[in-house]
Amino acid sequence: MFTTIGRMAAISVAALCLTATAHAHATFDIAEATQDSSFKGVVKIGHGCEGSPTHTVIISVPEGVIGVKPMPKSGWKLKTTTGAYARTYDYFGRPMSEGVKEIVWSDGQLKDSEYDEFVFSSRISGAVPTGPLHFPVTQLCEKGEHRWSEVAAPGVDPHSLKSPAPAVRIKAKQVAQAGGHGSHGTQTQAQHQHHAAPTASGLILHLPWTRATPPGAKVAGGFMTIENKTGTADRLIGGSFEVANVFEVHEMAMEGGVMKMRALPKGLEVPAGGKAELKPGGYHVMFIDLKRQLKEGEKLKGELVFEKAGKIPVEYIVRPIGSTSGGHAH
Ligand SMILES: [Cu+2]
Repeated sequence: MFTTIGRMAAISVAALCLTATAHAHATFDIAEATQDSSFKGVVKIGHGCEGSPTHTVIISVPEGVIGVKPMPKSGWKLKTTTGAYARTYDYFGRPMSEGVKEIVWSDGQLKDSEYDEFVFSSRISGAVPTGPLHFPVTQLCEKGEHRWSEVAAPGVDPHSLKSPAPAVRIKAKQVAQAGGHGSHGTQTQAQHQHHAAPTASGLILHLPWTRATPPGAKVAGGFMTIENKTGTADRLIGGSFEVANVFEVHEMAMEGGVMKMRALPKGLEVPAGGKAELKPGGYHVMFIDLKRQLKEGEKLKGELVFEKAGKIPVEYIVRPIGSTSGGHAH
């Protein structure tokens, strides 16, 4: 009897060791991120330094990762080092040339037998090349340290490295462009993360807005960026607006040499892991047969209907007559 229990204990210890080895490195909780998109970095620390508890975790921010904000941790001191970027990036329409380069959580206590996560929010700029992007991590322990900083040379399996830097694979962004109508070259449309309304569906509606109307006007357009966080494409197929009798999904297209808007009978695709941009001169939702004038500063409600996600409530901010972008909502 005693022997049997002893053997079982031995087996479960062996199993634990295997698990510990599999999660030994400092890694991100997700494997992929997208160019020109927000990125929540969650670095997982699974053990100390040869049994010694961890008191400091330092994350180096690679070039092209901008607008970094670390998450404070209770029981840990938080410090950041800022510096100049190698170039100027566009951050929601504003130039950004410096920011957080290093995050330090210190004076903490993470036992070798425990696990914890170190989190920051950021934006992967469109200038970051596709492929692996490395965030070197230093882990300081009461005795010893780990430097998770190795980067696999081309052709080398990263799994063969002893201390690989945590990495995410950067993917290209897929954007649904306005039909017959390229980008105007400038990205002035404001998209503020903190105005985004996340939904259970995995679709995020960034800063929905519309324009004030002159007296007697019967139509208005609605604009926003729809972000699809899911792995499946969805489709905006309809909706409603509280002060219009008719709601349609529209595109701008050339017809006999004239730019005209027309309804999209099959709706508008929101690619998997990508975005659909609704903006003046491109895709938009159309509020037809307005029941009254839209006044600047109002907030007006509606619904969007998606093929897969179903109905999602939306609130539009009414911008001044003639606005070409959603601007700042505050
Ligand atoms: Cu229209």
